[in-house]
Parts: sequence; structure tokens; C-alpha cells
Amino acid sequence: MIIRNTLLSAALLTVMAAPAFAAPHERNAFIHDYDANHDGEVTQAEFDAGRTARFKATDANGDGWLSDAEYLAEFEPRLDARLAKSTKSAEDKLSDRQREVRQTHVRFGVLDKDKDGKMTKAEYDASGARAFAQQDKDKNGKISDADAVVERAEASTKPASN
Ligand SMILES: [Ca+2]
Ligand SMILES: [Ca+2]
Ligand SMILES: [Ca+2]
Repeated sequence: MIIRNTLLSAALLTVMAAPAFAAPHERNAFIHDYDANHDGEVTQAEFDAGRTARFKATDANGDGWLSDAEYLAEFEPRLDARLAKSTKSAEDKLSDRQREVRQTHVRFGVLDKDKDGKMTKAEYDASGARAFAQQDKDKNGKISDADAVVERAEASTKPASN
């Protein structure tokens, strides 16, 4: 049990630390996923519509909430597509996959605020709102390349963290 808790804490730390390291890639993925009219910006309305559609698609059995299994099933094809493009060795890919699957379970546990094993739309939206706010560096209510410019300016005034 102690070992398991240590592993979970380590995985949790990785999840919490991830956005700071993965930001540029994450913004591109964000724009790719939610920019419905392809003008290079994600507005709040596009984001809300995209999240609602993704929640519905993830809720495979249509009971109005996401189980851990549904949440993982939505993520796995994207993970496998990404790994398929990677030039890493099969062994590294396998360990990456295991780590990301583990992190997805941990993330589910974190987002399931009341710990009832069900991720409601409200819990899902809370996480989406945090992600949007985190990406919207210039606070204009849209995600675009302008946010990347602000982020690079911020990064250059700070000592390198990695
Ligand atoms: Ca469900
Ligand atoms: Ca819940
Ligand atoms: Ca912005």
C-alpha cells in the first residue's frame, strides 16, 4: 500500500507539473481540437460547444456522467495515434503508454472532485475552464497565437525551469 501511494503521488505530481512543461504543444492541440471555424482562434463559445460535444462522445453509455473507463477509452485512441507516430523504441513506447494510462486514471480521480467515481458535466466543465484560463495568457477570452507570444515573453524574463 505504501508503494502504491508513493507511485500515485509521483504520478499526481507529474500530472500537476505537466501543463508548465507542455504548454506550447498543448496550445497547438487546443487550437486544433476546438477551432471550429478554422480562423486560428478558439473563442469561449467554440470551446464550450467543443467540450459539450466531447463530453457527449465520451459518455459512451449516455447516462450523463463519465466513468473512469469511459474517460480512458476516449483518451486511448489519441494516445495510440501519437505513439504510432513516435520514433521511440517499442520498449519506450510501452512504458510511455503505461505512464500515460496511469496518469489518466490519476487525472480522473483529481477531476472527480466529490470522489463518487462519476465525472459529471460540472466537474468536467470546471477542468475545462481551468485549462482555458491557463492557455489564455493575454486574457482576451480567446486562445490564439497571441497567447504564445505572451507566454514566450514571460518565459524569457524568468530563469529556465527545465
Ligand atoms: Ca457514462
Ligand atoms: Ca463526481
Ligand atoms: Ca488570448
